[in-house]
Amino acid sequence: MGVMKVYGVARYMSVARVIVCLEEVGADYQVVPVDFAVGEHKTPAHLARNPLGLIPAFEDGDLVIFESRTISKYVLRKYKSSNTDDLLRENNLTESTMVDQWLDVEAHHYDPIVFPISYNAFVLPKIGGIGDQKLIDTNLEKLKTILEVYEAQLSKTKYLAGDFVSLADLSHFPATYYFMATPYANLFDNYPHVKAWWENLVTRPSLKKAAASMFPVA
Ligand code: GS8
Repeated sequence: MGVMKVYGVARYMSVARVIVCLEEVGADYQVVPVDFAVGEHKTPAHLARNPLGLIPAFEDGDLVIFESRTISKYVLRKYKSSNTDDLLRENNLTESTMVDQWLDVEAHHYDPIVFPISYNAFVLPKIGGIGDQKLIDTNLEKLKTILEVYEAQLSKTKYLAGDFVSLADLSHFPATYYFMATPYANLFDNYPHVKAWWENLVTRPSLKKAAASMFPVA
């Protein structure tokens, strides 16, 4: 079986989520570039890997999968013995359910708000586009409500799912990393537990490694 392949571009947020997990377990992998400029993500070869025509797609031998959180879980399960922080807590029903819950919050509530802000206020200007300010402003308002929920949770536990780091925390990395490079980063100052959680999280080597292939934020 050859080396695992991540089809995509490492600086894109959903791809970075997968790279963080591969780095957490120290897996051998290869990032196979998909060139958006020439529409490579809409070619039959890529659509066979990700029928949504999005990145990432992932290949491990005969297994071909898409959706970054699914790929992340696959990697953490496959390399369970190298997953030293036990980022899914699958041997504990309550803890793994809390991980699922906060991963769902990230996917269905946090990301739909923070991703468009980060994309429009940071990524688009980086690649020569112009962000949609109205979209940014609408989502900044919504972000306050979700950050209040996070502040309440992180006042009770060190990490989102409990007093243990998990995929639920790491999954917030890509969109938050770019958010912190937008002019709106100081919004987090109003939520001291969230701010402290984030500052602790970004010290993880897996995140630093993934960040090295992302857009520079300074
Ligand atoms: C989202 C994939 C996605 O939007 C996942 O894998 O988590 N829920 C999916 N990918 C983006 C780049 S991520 O920043 C993408 O492929 N965009 C290209 C396009 O929209 O044509």
